[in-house]
Amino acid sequence: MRKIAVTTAALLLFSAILAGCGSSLIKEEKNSEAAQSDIITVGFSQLGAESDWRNTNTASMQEALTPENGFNLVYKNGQQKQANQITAVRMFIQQEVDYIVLAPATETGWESVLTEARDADIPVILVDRRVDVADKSLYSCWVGSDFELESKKMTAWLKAFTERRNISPENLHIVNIQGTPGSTAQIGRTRGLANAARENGWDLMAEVSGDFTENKGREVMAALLKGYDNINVVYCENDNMAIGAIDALESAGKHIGQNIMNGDVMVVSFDGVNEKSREYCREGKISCIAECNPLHGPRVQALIEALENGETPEKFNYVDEGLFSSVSSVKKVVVDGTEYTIQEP
Ligand code: GYE
Repeated sequence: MRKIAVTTAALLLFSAILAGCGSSLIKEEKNSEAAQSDIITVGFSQLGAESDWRNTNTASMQEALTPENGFNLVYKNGQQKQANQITAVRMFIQQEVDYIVLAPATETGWESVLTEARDADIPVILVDRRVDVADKSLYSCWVGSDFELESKKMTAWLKAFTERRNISPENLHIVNIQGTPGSTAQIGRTRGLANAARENGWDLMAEVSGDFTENKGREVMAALLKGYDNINVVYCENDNMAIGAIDALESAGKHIGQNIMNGDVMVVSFDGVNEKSREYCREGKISCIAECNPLHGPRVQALIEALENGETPEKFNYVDEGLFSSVSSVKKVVVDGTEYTIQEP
């Protein structure tokens, strides 16, 4: 669509010059028309605004896909509902956008609408989470984090911590406050913990979803405290839920820290995006944060530019991430042969 528009504008300009009626005004108009039509229209279906990570991610996209950079960004917030996202994608198809960028809430149920996008010849770029489709050609590429690796780093930290303190594995009584069920981030972070608990002999007592929001994190933590009186580790699948959980723990009179054999409850989480969670991490209220990088805007921009140049970008594009902690006993962890030095929050 855009290419036809560019060609038409170029032809118009060319015939205007040929006809000799090239007053500077006309030329300027034609130039700006050509520049206009060179703009790449991107429909971005963001899944929601549930967390600080998400808002930072949205801002990153909006800052990269600007008119100055050659883009017209059509942003749609799915309010954490896949049905809204499917409607948004259909709208983008109708609008004949040049690219669709999709940050899917959950993994399943995307075949039909992605097939519609392919039938309309609109490339789809996935950002952050993934879709579970048999036919991988339904999307051009994906950029995001390795969520299971994040979890492996976190559980390696937890293991190193308990070893330094001579805490035996069966004395870890863990609850997992999970993210949105069926989302890639939840699946990877839950799997990593479940595997580590099995391998190390930790007592993983409960897995309950807090939907990645602070309010649900607070609610779920309060409910867990009623059901279990020996929780000493709270594994939160994002910082916002950790902030809510810490609130609930403190309201219930719990002390949060690392002295878990003497009544403390230790909180660990994921993201490291907002100042409050970093502050909590500096204070030791959150003992460790596995970083999750939301700054995908420039990455998506580079992927679109590569596609525009006729290149075939890597199908799966991972970002590098680290671990934050101010607990001095653990300096580094090794996961799958790679060493990660713990960073100051
Ligand atoms: O960790 C969480 C957000 O999918 C990586 O979603 C993302 C997660 C992120 O709501 O805070």
